[in-house]
Amino acid sequence: MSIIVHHLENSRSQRIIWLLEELGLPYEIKRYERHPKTQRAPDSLKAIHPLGKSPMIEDDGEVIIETAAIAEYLVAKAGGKLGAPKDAKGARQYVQYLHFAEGSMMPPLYGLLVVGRLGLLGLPARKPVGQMVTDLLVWLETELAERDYFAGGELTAADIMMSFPLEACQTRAGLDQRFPNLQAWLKRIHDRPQYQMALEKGGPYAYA
Ligand SMILES: N[C@@H](CCC(=O)N[C@@H](CS)C(=O)NCC(=O)O)C(=O)O
Repeated sequence: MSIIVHHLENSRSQRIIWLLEELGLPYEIKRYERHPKTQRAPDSLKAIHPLGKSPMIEDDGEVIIETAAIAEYLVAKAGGKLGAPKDAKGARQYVQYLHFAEGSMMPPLYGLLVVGRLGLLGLPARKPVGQMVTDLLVWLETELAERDYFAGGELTAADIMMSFPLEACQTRAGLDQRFPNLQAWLKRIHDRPQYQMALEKGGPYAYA
């Protein structure tokens, strides 16, 4: 039986489809639409797991949640493909960025989203929260000064994890020509046929 990806449109679960394309594992997608006003996931996702968040996958009758945990599971299932590089430094960078994406990038990006929705009420928070994102981008830009990918010279699952927050930064949080290394990295990943195939299969995605 193939893996089922429960995929919410325009969301971070796009990464799991891309990862599966790269790994060449058989899978099928169940798509879910966001509520047009609230942008929340539909309740039908809660029938799969009580938290009702995306991504979730089902494999061998088990439901797995949390993007990085799913990524680790799939990399292991594919025999370590796109997993940690062999050298110790690359292996550390791999683990760091696998978790940095959700742990350090997403909280201020989510903060910006909430602040934006508050309208005038959120105005005082816009600059400081925006600065938190900029601080992260400034550091990440230096990280990619001497290597093409976050854990070394080759694409790994850590890059796939970093794609969603950095795409969100490019479309709505100031990742522009001030960050040429990050822009080059985005182009590098977007040029991959597997990335393009995942976009085609995943449906609406407002960040690429
Ligand atoms: N850290 C979790 C976050 C999961 C999450 O918040 N997913 C969003 C998709 S971008 C979601 O399902 N939002 C819809 C909602 O909460 O109603 C992960 O990486 O899996």
